[in-house]
Amino acid sequence: MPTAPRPFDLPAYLKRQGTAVNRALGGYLPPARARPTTIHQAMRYSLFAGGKRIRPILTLAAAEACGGRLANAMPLACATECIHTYSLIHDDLPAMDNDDFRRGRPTSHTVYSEGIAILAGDALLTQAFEIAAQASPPKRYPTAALIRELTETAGSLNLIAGQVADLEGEGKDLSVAQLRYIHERKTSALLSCSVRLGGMSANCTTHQLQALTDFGYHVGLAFQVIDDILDVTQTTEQLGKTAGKDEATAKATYPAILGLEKSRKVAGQLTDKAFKALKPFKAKAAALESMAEYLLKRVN
Ligand code: GRG
Repeated sequence: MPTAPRPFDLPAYLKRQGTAVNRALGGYLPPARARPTTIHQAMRYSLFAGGKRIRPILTLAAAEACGGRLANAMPLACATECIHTYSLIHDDLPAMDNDDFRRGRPTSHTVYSEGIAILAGDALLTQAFEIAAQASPPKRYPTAALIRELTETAGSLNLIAGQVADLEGEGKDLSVAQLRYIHERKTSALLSCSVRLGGMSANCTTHQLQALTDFGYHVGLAFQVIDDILDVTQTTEQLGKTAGKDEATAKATYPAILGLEKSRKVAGQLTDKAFKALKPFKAKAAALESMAEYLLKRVN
């Protein structure tokens, strides 16, 4: 199993950055008491339900790797978490994965209603662009470029494409290539976007942006392979979401196609590629390296 070359206090880093992200998100969102209160409460219910904050922390770590400042990366980091949370709310809806447990608590539509859950997702997606538009644009990347990064990721060629292919693939025997297509769009695109935005906030060079894209792509693919493995090996309590869902809905996954051992090997190989992509950043990539290793070894 690959290991990150440098020692790094990741638990302390995740705690520090997670706290900073939570504080910033709280400030960007309309207050829970703003009318209509139902929607603002529903947005906050899902956003502050205890997600791991992987995407925004990757944004901050990528900014760090490029010598940037946390304050410049933070709006973009928060935007990625809003898009991610929207995708989870909609993914759990009866018309999608129909799940009633997420982030260790009942899903939005079971607490509020299906209508409010749809609207909370819509509102978080829209909120993401409002927050991102508040980022100070670095020289090489005007606000339009930052916003476009998010729209391309969340749109019908990536996140939505992955979800469509995922829905249409249920109950079918997919090839590894077809599964890769889904993972690239459903999961890897937003992780890659998260690190790219971090680099962009730090006014990174084209060469650095390419390296971050390469890192995000491979870490994103590894993330979904591990997610599929955890769905089989962990309990609902450990995951904070319903375990065994993929088999129950006849979803194509790496473990289903290749088996657990081979899937673990694939995740390790993808993480190795992610490590290699970080070479140009040398010691400045310590946080990104450590996160890639954590994502490979995570248990929830
Ligand atoms: C447009 C109706 C509509 C739906 C969009 C795009 C989309 C729905 C869903 C995305 C599909 C999805 C849920 C992908 C899986 C990505 C994944 C493994 C998420 C879990 O991420 P973690 O483990 O979750 O980082 P936490 O809760 O820790 O943030």
